[in-house]
Amino acid sequence: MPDRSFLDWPFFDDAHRALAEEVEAWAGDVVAPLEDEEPHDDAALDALCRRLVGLLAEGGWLRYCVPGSHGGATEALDVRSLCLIREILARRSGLADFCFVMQGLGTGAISLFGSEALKSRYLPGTASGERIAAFALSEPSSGSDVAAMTTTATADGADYVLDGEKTLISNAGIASQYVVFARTGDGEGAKGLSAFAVDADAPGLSVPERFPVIAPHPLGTVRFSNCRVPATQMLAGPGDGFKVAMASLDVFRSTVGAAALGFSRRALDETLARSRSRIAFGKPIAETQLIQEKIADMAVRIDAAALLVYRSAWTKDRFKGRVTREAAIAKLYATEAAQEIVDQAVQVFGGQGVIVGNPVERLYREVRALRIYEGTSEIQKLIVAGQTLAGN
Ligand code: COS
Repeated sequence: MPDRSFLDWPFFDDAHRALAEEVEAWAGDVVAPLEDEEPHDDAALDALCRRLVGLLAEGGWLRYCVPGSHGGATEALDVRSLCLIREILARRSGLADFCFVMQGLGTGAISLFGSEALKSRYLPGTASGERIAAFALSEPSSGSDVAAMTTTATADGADYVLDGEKTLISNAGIASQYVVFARTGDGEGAKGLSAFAVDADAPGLSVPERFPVIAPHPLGTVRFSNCRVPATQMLAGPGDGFKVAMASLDVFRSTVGAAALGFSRRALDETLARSRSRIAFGKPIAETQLIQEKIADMAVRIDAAALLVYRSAWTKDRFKGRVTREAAIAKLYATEAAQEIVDQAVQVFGGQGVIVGNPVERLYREVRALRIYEGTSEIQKLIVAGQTLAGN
């Protein structure tokens, strides 16, 4: 059982503490038995994801991915709740965490900027697990540089016609709908982008390829060829797409830090168990100072990451405005720390740590993408530097 004393921090109220206890108990019963399942083809992977989405919906946890007005558990998206749920799920299973957060990231832009009609169409089904959501921002030649995207949405009567390709899109192939960013020609660079909710069965939308990844989850390319969507599917106004994307990431970047924290806590749990039971040179390795140094280092980084993640989440919940700097700091620190913590855990396990199926081997693969998706560590540093320079 990992340290839960952080729940006493002033960032949380009693509802968060109760939520953490409930999710913890549920994850122990429902997710733990699925921890070791690692499908090796797309069909099995998709089936497991659908099953996890169904289980998360049954548990009531997907209600935290949408606002209360449309089937959600809290009035507005509550970032602390999202973080607590991600942290607890990630400790058990990276895939369960993935299935949970995609329902939020994939509809965050609709929750924040959608018309009443779009919210009613997409959000209740996402909370109930009937719909699977996706966020389609990256392109083959524009990842970090969002403003360089080339997918176009051309106005044509009461519709827009989308052409282009999005890649490295999570849930590609199993999503019911995608939030898609495209250039509408209303301005240069970031100013010319708009956001749309596009149904997966829209004519002209296809998923031409899927990618196998080191920690398997559905990931692929989404192609738009003369894909016609009604103009009413636009989120916010023409030219607002960049802000829609950044505001969504403002909410969800802290939660990436929370998932990293979950991986870190699991790595520490595994390290403690291993170092107490493993005998070398006539005593448990936990009694050796070099192992203790690793344990101390992990514990310090975990507390620091938790403080930064929940500071960012609390700031967003409390003040509602932009938390670009706080979220970037939380994501940057927590994901970089998690990478080092997991690496150290593998080291403590020695040869056992690289055997496929060992929990730390799995963590080693699961943690890597977090320093890349939703903005690389390098982009987070640019954001922090930019905001710091602007503020002083
Ligand atoms: N909320 C609302 N508006 C925001 C915002 C936010 N969080 N962040 C930026 N904006 C606005 C700015 O206020 C600015 O508006 P004005 O022109 O009206 O002043 C506009 O958007 C452009 O912002 P900025 O100048 O900061 O953008 P830059 O091009 O300098 O930087 C970065 C953009 C690099 C930070 C951005 O492209 C980024 O985060 N890239 C990584 C993308 C990413 O995460 N990709 C992964 C895909 S998702 S898995």
